[in-house]
Amino acid sequence: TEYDLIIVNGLVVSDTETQEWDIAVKDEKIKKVLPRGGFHEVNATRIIDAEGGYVMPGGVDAHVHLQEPPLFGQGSTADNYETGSRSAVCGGTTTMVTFAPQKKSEDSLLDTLAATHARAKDNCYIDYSFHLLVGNPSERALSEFKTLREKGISSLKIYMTYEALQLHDGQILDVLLEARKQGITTMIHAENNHVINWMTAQLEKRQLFAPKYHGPSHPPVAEIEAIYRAISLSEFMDTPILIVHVSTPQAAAHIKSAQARGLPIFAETCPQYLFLTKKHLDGPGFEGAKCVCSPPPRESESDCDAIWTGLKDGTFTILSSDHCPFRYDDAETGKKSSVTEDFPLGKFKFVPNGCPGIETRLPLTLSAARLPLTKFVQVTSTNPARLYGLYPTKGALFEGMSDADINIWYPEGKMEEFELTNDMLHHDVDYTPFEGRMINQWPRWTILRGKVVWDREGGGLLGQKGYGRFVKREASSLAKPLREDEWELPL
Ligand code: DUC
Ligand code: ZN
Ligand code: ZN
Ligand code: ZN
Repeated sequence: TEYDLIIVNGLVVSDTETQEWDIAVKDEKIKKVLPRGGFHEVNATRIIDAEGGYVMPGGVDAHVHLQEPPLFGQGSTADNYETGSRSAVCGGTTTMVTFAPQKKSEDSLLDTLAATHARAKDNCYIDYSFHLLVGNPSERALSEFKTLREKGISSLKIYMTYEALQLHDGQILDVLLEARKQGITTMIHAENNHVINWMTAQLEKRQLFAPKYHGPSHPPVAEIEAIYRAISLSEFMDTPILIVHVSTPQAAAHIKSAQARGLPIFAETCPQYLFLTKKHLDGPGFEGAKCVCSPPPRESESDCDAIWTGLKDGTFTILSSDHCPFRYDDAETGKKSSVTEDFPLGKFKFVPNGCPGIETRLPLTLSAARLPLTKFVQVTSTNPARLYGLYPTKGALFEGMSDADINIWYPEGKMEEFELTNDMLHHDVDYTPFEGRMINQWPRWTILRGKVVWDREGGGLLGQKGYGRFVKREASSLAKPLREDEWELPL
C-alpha cells in the first residue's frame, strides 16, 4: 500500500494554527498532509477516523527523573526507564529527556553518560535523550563537553541547591563558559541553599517538623534571589540558560524583564505550579508529603494564575512535568521512610523532593482549558523540541521531516468528565498529587514513529518496551549567545 496509516477528519493543531487536515504516514515519518478529504480513495494499511478530535504532535517532556540515586532527600526515585516511559506514553508523551546524574564523587561525565545509556537501553517505550547533570565540574568533566556534543547531548543541568549537587558561583561560571564554547544549553535549578538551610533550622528549633513546613522552609525569596543571580551570571558570560520549574510571580517578573532586554534567558514551569498550592501540603497526618517538591507549591490561587499568565505571554518557553517520583509507602517495608515513633508526622527535611506527573501533564493541562490550543502545543511539544535540538524531527508534523509522533484527542464534548485517580496511571508510584481532580481529556490514540502505541478504547497500552530509541540532539535552535565571537575576560 501507498501509506502505513492515514488519519482523517482531525483538527490538526500546530504551534501556530489549527487546520482541517488529513495526515498520511509512511516508514515512521509524516509523509503527506492534505486538506480534509484529500486522501479519498488512497491506499493505506490503516485508517484512523479522528471524528473531529484534535491531532497534535506527540508530547515532549524535557524534565524527567528516572532511576536516580538519593539526591533530593531520603530514597531513590521510584520509576525506572521501563515504568517511567510506560507511564509517559499512556499520557501522550512520545519523547522524554531524562537526567544522567553525575555525583560529586565522580569525575567523568562520559562515564555517567555510558551508565545512563545502559539503564535506558532496551527498556524504553518512547524515544529519549539525556541532559547531563553536572555534579562535579572538574577539569576532566569540563574537557568532556565537546565529546558530549559529538554524542548528541546538547544540554546540561546544574543545581544551586541540594548538598549532593550544589555548585557555587565560581563553578557555575566554569560550566557556563565551557557550555558557551561547545554550543550547549545549561539548565539551572535556582534556589538559595543557605536560605533553605537557615529556614529549616529555624523551623526545627520551634519543633515544626510536619510535611507542611516544607513550604516555609523554601520561601519565595530563596527562588527569587537565586533566579536573579542565575540571570546575572548568564548575562556576564553571555551564555543562554533555561531556568527550570519556576514557581513564583516575582521570579517570573525577573525573567520577563531579562527577556525584554534581549537576553537568552529561557524558563520552564510545571503542572505542580499551575494546580497546587500550600493547602495541598497541609493534608492530614503525613498526606502533605505527597505534594513535597522543590520549589514548593506556593501561597494561593493567585500565584497559580500568575504562572498561567507567564505561559500565555511567553515568559515560560516550556511546560515540563519534573516527574521525580518517590513512593509514599516503601514498597518493601510498607512504611513511610521519614516517619518514626518520635516523629509521627515525619520530618519534612527528610521527605524526598519530587512528585510523579509524566502521565498527567498533557491531560490535566488540556482539560483545564486555560491556554489557546496552539500555545498548548508550543509549550508541551514544539518549544521543548526547539529548545533542546530535537526540532523538527520532534515537536512538529511536517511532511518528509517529522517523525510520525501524534496524539489524537477525543472530539470536544465526547469525553464525559471523570475523576483522575492513581489506579488509572501506569507509573510505579502509589499516589498522584492530582488525585480526585475532574478532567475531560485524555489521548484517545498515541502514535510513535507511525506505530499505534496507545489506544484507550482498544487495549490501552499497545507499545513495546525497547521500541523507544535514543535520539541524538543538535544544538538548540532557540538558545544562543548574543555575541558570536569568543567570550573575553572583561578588563
Ligand atoms: N525538585 C523536585 O521536586 N524534584 C527533583 C529535584 C527538584 O529540584
Ligand atoms: Zn554557597
Ligand atoms: Zn530541580
Ligand atoms: Zn527536576
